[in-house]
Amino acid sequence: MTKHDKVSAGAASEKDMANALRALAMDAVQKANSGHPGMPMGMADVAAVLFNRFVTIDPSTPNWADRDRFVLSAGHGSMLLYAIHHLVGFADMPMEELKRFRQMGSRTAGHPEYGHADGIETTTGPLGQGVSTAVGMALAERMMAARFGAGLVDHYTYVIAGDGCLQEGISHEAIDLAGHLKLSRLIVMWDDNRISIDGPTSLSTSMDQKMRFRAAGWDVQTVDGHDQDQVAAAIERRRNRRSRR
Ligand SMILES: Cc1ncc(C[n+]2csc(CCOP(=O)(O)OP(=O)(O)O)c2C)c(N)n1
Repeated sequence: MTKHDKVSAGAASEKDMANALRALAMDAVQKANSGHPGMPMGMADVAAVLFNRFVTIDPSTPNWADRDRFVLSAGHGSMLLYAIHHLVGFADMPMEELKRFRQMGSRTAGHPEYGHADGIETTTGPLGQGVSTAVGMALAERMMAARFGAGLVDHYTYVIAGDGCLQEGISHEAIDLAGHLKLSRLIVMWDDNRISIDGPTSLSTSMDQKMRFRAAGWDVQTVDGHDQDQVAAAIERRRNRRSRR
């Protein structure tokens, strides 16, 4: 696979891919009788678009230096990540591993653990940690590009984050720094579903998150997360703006 090949699932449509992600996630959570099926259900369309059209990785060479990074900041939805890894063909994520979700000694821990499986870029689970780590990854990308040149280093860092990630204090500091440093190769997809573990987010916050990101210097777009072309167009727009900067 070359650097610019897309991860492809043959003739399957992106809707089929999203439904496959949903089915794997709900079955694994059901079998374990433990875990969070909601986030994978809601973000499956986004994930399918992201991995089918944009994320440049090579599952047979997981540590290739200039691969795109993907961080599932909403680590409680770990089955989304494991299902993606299964479907794009990471050798260490066979169906047997999905069936061992949340079992002692499995690679498919309740929250993604760095080192448990290829392709897990960082441990997530403590809300806010993933989005903050991703800011560091995006900064590292810019520093390496400055040192080695854009011909060698030009990857993106993609993040899926939930309400809880953005509520945590650590995310405020990291988002501020990312905006200040104009880390435009960092693309965060926020699952704005207004629901958290204890009920509606209105119980605990009235923060206008979009205004908050804009105040920190970010470019913010709102799309229907189940309209795959809208999702793709938003990511594309963001990538084009970056190349004009
Ligand atoms: C720092 C921290 N506090 C508490 C938790 C426990 N926890 C796991 S998921 C969750 C709710 C997350 O809500 P949201 O981000 O909106 O995700 P969604 O409900 O949409 O899946 C909480 C509080 C955690 N993982 N990390």
